[in-house]
Amino acid sequence: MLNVKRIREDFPVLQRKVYGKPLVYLDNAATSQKPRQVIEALREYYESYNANVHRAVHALGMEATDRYEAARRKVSQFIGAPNPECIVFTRNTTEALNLVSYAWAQHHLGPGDEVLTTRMEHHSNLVPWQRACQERGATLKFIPHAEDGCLDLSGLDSLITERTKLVTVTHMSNVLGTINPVGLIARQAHARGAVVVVDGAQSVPHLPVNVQELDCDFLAFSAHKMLGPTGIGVLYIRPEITDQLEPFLRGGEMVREVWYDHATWNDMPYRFEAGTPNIADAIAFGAAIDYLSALGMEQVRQHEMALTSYALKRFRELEEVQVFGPGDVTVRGGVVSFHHPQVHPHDLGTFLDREGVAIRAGHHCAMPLVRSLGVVATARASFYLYNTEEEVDVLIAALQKATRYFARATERVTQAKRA
Ligand code: 7TS
Repeated sequence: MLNVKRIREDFPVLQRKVYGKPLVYLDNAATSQKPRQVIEALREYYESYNANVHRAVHALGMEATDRYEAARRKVSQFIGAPNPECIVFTRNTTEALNLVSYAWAQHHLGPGDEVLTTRMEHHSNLVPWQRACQERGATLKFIPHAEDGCLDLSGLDSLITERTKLVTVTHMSNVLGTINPVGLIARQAHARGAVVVVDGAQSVPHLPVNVQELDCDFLAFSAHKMLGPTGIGVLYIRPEITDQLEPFLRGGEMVREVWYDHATWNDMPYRFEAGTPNIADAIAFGAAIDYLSALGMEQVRQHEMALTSYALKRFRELEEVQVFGPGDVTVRGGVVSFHHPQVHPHDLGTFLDREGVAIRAGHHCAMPLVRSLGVVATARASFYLYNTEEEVDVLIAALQKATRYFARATERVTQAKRA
């Protein structure tokens, strides 16, 4: 079991108050808070060994390079990659997915080909494939999901055909919380020769993820959702597929030799890290991974499963509120999107903020999915390793207060209209 009380002491921001109320931070799917260890790693880098990497012979340059490459090794181990050369540092998940669309799809999709995805993708794993398909004359197809938010894989056999060149699936939905069986999908996709991309933005921070078990060719995720800094993300690339990729960004570091009229490419992973990388944030990301590894991702998952289960139980007490996504916490993560028939999600978000509770309201960068739920926006509470049942209680009490407040407000308007 996680010692949450002890963990919370590592997160300075969790000690603060908002409008005089203790902060209840439930917007972790957007970005997580950062422990002291990560903040300290950033400070230490800038204070004691700031230098560019992979080029200087001086002490600072070598220290920075060592620590930057150590971070890469930590990431590699964290996701069970066969070696650190499989790990490319990007800005975030969005850039990692775009990298695949430019470096692979641009060169391998042709007219009549198909890309298969789901209807629950974040815009980052939808819009790049729309472009790739439009430019290459390919077709984007979708695996449907049932009303409970679980993928309907009954027709997968006929959806993946010899035309399917790429299958891309989110491991965990940022709206429904659904954890998709990507390993199973990957096996079927590979059997037909398709390449498999996994959007791990919501799964890697919250569950044990092993790329060899998932059997994916690419896995994208962001440090900022897993205790790390913003501005640094990862693209895992299966070693066997690297020969099929063309460079994405071109310039310094990604080249081996350059002439006036042509150039040759550096080895992996530098081939995909053109220009000076985000050194400080990569190193601090390494500190975040140390933190998560010390706790154990299985423990993190267990904590969030228990908390989500408790939250779903408490949500059932709010009769008017509709919760989206699977009811079974073994197939859902700690993301709870909900709809209040009388209160607009943005009003709820603003009301809850005054109670110190931070949630997100909106389309969560998954507009087609949210539209398909029959609403324009949802409110969403999302948990992480430092959240507690007491905080869920604060959320529920704030929602009950909001219901009473907005009911009274509606009543006042009705009376005013009558008068
Ligand atoms: N994929 C999924 C499943 C996500 O949840 C997000 C971010 C991304 C990709 C993009 O990550 P980025 O780091 O490149 O921005 N999701 C959210 C969210 O749910 N609220 O804010 C960002």
